[in-house]
Amino acid sequence: MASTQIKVDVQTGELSGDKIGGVTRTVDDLKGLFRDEAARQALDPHTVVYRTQEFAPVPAGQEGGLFWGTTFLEPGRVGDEYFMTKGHHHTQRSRAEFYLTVTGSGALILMDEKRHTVFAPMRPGTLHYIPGNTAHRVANTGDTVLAFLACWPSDSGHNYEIIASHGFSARLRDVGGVPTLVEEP
Ligand code: M6P
Ligand code: ZN
Repeated sequence: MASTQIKVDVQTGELSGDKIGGVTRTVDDLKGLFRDEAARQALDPHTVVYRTQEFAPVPAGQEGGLFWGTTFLEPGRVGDEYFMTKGHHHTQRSRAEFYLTVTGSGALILMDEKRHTVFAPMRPGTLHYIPGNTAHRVANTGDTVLAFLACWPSDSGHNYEIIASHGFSARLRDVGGVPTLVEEP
């Protein structure tokens, strides 16, 4: 059986090889994501908030395969909220995921099905298991790029609609210099 191989720069997280896709999300793309919409509009809309790479050795949606990716999340703020990923549920709700941090520092924000939200610190070398049925988002609380590797089932899918319409129940905000989860009203 043929193996499929790419290269991962374990210092930076950068992937190289075939079958690597990805997206770039700018301040302009992230309308409605942050609490302080006026602060978002005051930033240069072309500012990159994060970039992803994704290695998909099998077609998306295929059962039994795995995907691998890297997210490069820039340091920055929108008001008192840290630059963060959109965050998602998996379309196949039960699917889990691993996040392995390689550079920078930040927080993994998790929300369970009862809309209970918690966060865990991310630092180079921390490996987080994200259980199924759990919405996940990452915030960069440091002042350098936060890069993390991810591995998830090829049939997970991404559901962004639930977060777009209901958000997380709490936001990670800078309260007196300390990253603090603040419940949404
Ligand atoms: C990780 C994985 C990807 C995800 C990316 C960015 O690399 O979880 O599946 O796309 O982070 O997160 P989001 O899709 O929420 O913007
Ligand atoms: Zn995911």
